[in-house]
Amino acid sequence: SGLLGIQERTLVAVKPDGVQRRLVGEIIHRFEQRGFQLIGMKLVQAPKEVLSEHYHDLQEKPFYPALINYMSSGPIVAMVWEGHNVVRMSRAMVGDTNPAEARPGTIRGDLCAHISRNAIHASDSFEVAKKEISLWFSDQELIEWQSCIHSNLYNM
Ligand code: IDP
Ligand code: MG
Repeated sequence: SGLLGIQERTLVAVKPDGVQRRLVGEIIHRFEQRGFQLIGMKLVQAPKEVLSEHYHDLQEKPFYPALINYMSSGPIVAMVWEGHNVVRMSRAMVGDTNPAEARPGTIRGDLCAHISRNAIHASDSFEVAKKEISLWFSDQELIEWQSCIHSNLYNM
């Protein structure tokens, strides 16, 4: 439908510590309650090549090797969520990178204790979201489906 054309998508991932700590349901619940629509989801043991592409901007950082080990340490739940302004709104829901700075009410501000175990990833811009979605998902893994709550969420 024409309405799908004005929707935006983002990549969200529950990191290995979030999966281990049984936070997957809580995190999905928050995105569902906000009204975003789930378009793709899978449990993955992330390949090193995917992680090095995903975090290529951070290669020179001192914490980079530890970051790749952390992200390889267990399964990740990768998701694509759709909705108006979903990139900006999901970053606000996730909160500051450092849980010590993250506001209460955010996912990191409510559920996390340390910057090196911050439970969740969300794309930080529309352009980055496009790249990350195509890195983590094939086209066939993304499902377009009709929302029955659209007019109540958006008044259009
Ligand atoms: P973001 O996840 O909020 O977008 P980025 O700056 O893109 O934050 O960093 C990516 C990830 O790298 C963070 O979520 C965190 O897991 C890790 N990271 C960032 N800065 C540090 C640090 O100073 N120490 C340890 N890990 C870090
Ligand atoms: Mg980032």
